[in-house]
Amino acid sequence: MTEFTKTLCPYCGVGCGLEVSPPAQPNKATNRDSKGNPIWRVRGNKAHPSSQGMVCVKGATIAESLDKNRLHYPMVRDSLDQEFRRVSWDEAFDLITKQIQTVRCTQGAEALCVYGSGQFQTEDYYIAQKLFKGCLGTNNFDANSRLCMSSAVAGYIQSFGSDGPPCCYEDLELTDCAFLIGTNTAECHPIVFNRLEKYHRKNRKVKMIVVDPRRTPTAEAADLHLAIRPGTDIDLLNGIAHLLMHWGYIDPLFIDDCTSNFPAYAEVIRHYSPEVVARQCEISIEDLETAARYWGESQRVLSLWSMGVNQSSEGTAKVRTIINLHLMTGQVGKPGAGPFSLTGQPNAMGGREAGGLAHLLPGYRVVTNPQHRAEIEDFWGLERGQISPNPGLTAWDMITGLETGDVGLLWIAATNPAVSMPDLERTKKALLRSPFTIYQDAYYPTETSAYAHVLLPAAQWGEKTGVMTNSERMVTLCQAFRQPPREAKADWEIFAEVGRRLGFTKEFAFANSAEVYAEFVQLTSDRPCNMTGISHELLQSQGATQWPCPEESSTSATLSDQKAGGETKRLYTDLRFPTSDGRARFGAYYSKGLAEPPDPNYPFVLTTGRLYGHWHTQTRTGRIEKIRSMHPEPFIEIHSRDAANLGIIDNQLVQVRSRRGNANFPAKVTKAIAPGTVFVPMHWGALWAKDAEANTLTHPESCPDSLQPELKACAVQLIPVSVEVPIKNYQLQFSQW
Ligand SMILES: Nc1nc2c(c(=O)[nH]1)N[C@H]1C(S)=C(S)[C@@H](COP(=O)(O)OP(=O)(O)OC[C@H]3O[C@@H](n4cnc5c(=O)[nH]c(N)nc54)[C@H](O)[C@@H]3O)O[C@H]1N2
Ligand SMILES: Nc1nc2c(c(=O)[nH]1)N[C@H]1C(S)=C(S)[C@@H](COP(=O)(O)OP(=O)(O)OC[C@H]3O[C@@H](n4cnc5c(=O)[nH]c(N)nc54)[C@H](O)[C@@H]3O)O[C@H]1N2
Ligand code: SF4
Ligand SMILES: [Mo]
Repeated sequence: MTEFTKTLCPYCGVGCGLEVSPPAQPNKATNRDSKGNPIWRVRGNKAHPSSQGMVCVKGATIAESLDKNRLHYPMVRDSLDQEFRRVSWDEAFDLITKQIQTVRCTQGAEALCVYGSGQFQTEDYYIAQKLFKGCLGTNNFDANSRLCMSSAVAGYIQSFGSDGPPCCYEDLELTDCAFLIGTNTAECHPIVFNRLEKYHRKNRKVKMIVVDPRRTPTAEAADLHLAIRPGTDIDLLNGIAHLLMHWGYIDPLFIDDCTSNFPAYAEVIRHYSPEVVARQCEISIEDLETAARYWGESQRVLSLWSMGVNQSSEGTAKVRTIINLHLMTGQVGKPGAGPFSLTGQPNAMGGREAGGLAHLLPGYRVVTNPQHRAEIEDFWGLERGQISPNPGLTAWDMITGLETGDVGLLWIAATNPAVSMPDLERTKKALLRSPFTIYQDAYYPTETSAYAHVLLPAAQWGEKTGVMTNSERMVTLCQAFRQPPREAKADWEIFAEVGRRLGFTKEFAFANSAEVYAEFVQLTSDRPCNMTGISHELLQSQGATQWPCPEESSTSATLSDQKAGGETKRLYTDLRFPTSDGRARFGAYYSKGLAEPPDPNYPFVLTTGRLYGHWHTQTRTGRIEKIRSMHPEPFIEIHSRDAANLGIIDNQLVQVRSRRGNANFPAKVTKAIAPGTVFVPMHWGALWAKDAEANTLTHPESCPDSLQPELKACAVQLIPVSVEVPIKNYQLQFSQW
């Protein structure tokens, strides 16, 4: 009988359980990739509570990317114009340690920066926090979650007193009204969408509202699609609140007993009459009223959101404005209801638990809180005062820090900023100026490897055992099922070895990742994300487990009770919140609109996002035939009216210009986007297409609270280049992939 290894899909935050086994007949040609490597078999794990055996095309094809273009050895060069030369791990570690020591002596610890990723396992995150925030004393560890979930984190903290999505996936099948805003769930969280859509189809009374300037596959399935003008979400949400108040659909008892700051909010929403809101959002008053009626008449309302909300210069305010609606109608802490952020990456949640953003510490703590710092310092055996009280540099600060010379060493791991950062020309110029960049990735080349002095080969999914937490707080063990190729190592092992070589031998004396995890969970004791009952052993024997899971609850009897009784399924079921007064807090926000609104010179709003098959910068999905043929090339979606005005026809090459750069895309003329708005996918970096990088156009203006850049909107002009010049498969140099 074939042995299946249980693990988790390493792509999106839905966190589907997978089972993996070696090919049954490894020698058969059909069981091998184009390089002759056997392809592992992947199927859904029916026993995984989040996904119940389902997988989407990305999860199903993941194994095909495992052996293509892997980085096998540490490589080094003195300057970016030289070729890399292979070195031993010993030499690489020596070089890195010396460089860290030199920068620390000459510029101080504040000149050391790490830019990590929601694709780390929790153990990778934890070890990096201990090394940089603890031992070395700099909070300059940020992750690509800054571009992704940081507005949700800030919104939860400000409204509820703590981070942590309060809902669970079962709520998808218990709600009366699903309110999806700024999320293309069908393409980006497909298994969440499957669960919701199946239930919605069976239960005609259940309403689905989708708020998105594009008519996405998600919007197609909705009872009501509000194609608002980009950046008018707060107008819409306050407008819905205005009507709920006017029609008396509020929960005064809940507001009185469980919340604060309602009067300030009530004053704000007074100004959002249906006439004003319909004009601002460019929707009809009838549609606005329908949305408010669906919300008001439903016993249970669940809102789901993702990047259309978070990636905004008022991202935190948007998140809090969603939460406001739940607070005013008492829609939280009960089945089928609540504000539910859909996490982007597979372990951005674990990163938040482990303190993996520049303002956080492990166990949902923050660096600005003296007690939090002291708790961590004591636990790590450091002197009081060792952890800096100042939030570290964010991802974008690191780029500007390279420009000013304040960054002396940049260590990038599990992310590809030479594609995914805003204002890409500026980003690339800054990266070229870096005195010393270490880049730790599973693949070579990626766009970012061109900017590295040192390349470190990382073991990836299936090659290291560790833990990930999905959107519904479900913690799953991702077990290794194969050896890392050649000399690749797990990220945590690399950080730990550098720690030991810097003299912190006892701090990093871990024999395996289970020990790392066991140390980390102790720091969650008495915290909202209590995971002290969880260990690798427990996850292996009992399967995926949701937090909160305190130690005393982790005996098998109580755990299965809990799983049956639903005690840990939702947060805030007692309607008490981890704020100082136990009340959830209304946020009173007027809308500000886009950081770079369109004007006569740049008359279109460009929005950017994702396609079903591709994952981010294509390091894996670009190497999978099936997915490449699903999405062979980039494009720009333009409304047919705008296209007609500009004389653009389908498939014609269009030059898109913003204040920062230009890019070219074939036009996809469609009615599935609001006029005045255009869309390009984010997936094509310089290795995969010529001059079609979305981020050449975007800007880094950020939300003042979450410091998350507004990747969802910038002003552009469109220039038709010539008739029908399709940019067919520019991936020439990589056609052998
Ligand atoms: N297939 C696939 N799935 C993925 C990923 C992937 O790369 N590929 N990545 C994962 C990650 S890390 C993330 S963060 C998630 C992202 O998941 P989503 O947020 O669902 O995906 P996006 O396409 O980035 O953006 C969602 C929608 O926001 C809309 N939008 C733009 N501006 C506005 C606005 O002002 N208001 C509103 N209401 N909507 C707006 C866009 O039109 C778009 O349809 O997906 C995860 N899942
Ligand atoms: N215009 C625009 N830009 C965006 C967005 C957008 O919507 N629009 N979305 C933003 C968001 S939400 C996100 S999350 C980012 C994503 O952007 P990135 O993080 O840059 O994208 P990925 O392609 O996922 O890069 C992950 C890298 O990690 C490597 N990797 C995989 N597993 C491992 C591992 O275990 N260890 C190591 N060391 N490496 C590994 C992969 O090979 C890959 O190179 O993009 C952001 N940028
Ligand atoms: S829905 Fe997300 S986690 Fe599930 S198989 Fe697809 S990419 Fe993987
Ligand atoms: Mo993301």
